[in-house]
Amino acid sequence: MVRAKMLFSVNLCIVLTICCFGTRALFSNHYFTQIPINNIPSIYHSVASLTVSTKALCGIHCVRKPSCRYFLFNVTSLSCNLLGLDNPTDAFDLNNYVTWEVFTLESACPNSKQYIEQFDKCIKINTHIQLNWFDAQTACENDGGTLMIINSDAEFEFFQQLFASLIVSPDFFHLGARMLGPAYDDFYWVYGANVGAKVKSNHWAPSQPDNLFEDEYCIASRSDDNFYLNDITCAWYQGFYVCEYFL
Ligand SMILES: [Ca+2]
Repeated sequence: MVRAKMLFSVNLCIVLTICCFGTRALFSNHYFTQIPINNIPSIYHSVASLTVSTKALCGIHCVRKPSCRYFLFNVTSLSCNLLGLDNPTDAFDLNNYVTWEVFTLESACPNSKQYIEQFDKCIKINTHIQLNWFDAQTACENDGGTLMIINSDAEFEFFQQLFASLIVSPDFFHLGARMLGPAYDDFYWVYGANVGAKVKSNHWAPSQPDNLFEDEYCIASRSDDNFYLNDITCAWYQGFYVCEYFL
């Protein structure tokens, strides 16, 4: 099977998945891939049955139903059956579906990563070990990502609230920005070897960046600053960290 990744809008994908059947398609940030019916574990149940015009529409219904993990489509009757784990009284009998096409549905994020739908990104908040900024960036890169970058005011406010909701100690997080100069307050979001936008002035905590220890060239989001940004020392300031993974 050709395993090409395709990123489409939902509407475009409705069209393209018809012609490109057999590929692994990505839409609404989920993949669906055709599988043999015997690959479905017996623990799954029918959670919805409906009639739709295409298998792509069937897949979209599966994406919209959080419990859905598989969907089955009958091209003759245009029947769509969604399988999940939230309705165990509705038994699923493989024998009734042997002529149907069967698809599995997976989140587009790598394993154990959280998909943040509002901002179309996969992240992982690491609270199992405290690292300095350099080691945190290396840990993210070794895991296939980078320290998380912030792209907008809305995204910044979302993560402020998310961090504030976490009950962890210490309650600060390394993020992916560094001082690159020439002025001391010229901090930029970085991902791998790439340099992105300058850190916005309204994302700093009051009086920051202050270069208090004269080598505060990295940033963290801390509860002491209401999760606004503070410049911190890259090499010794130990904190939790947030990795981002590109789709
Ligand atoms: Ca500081």
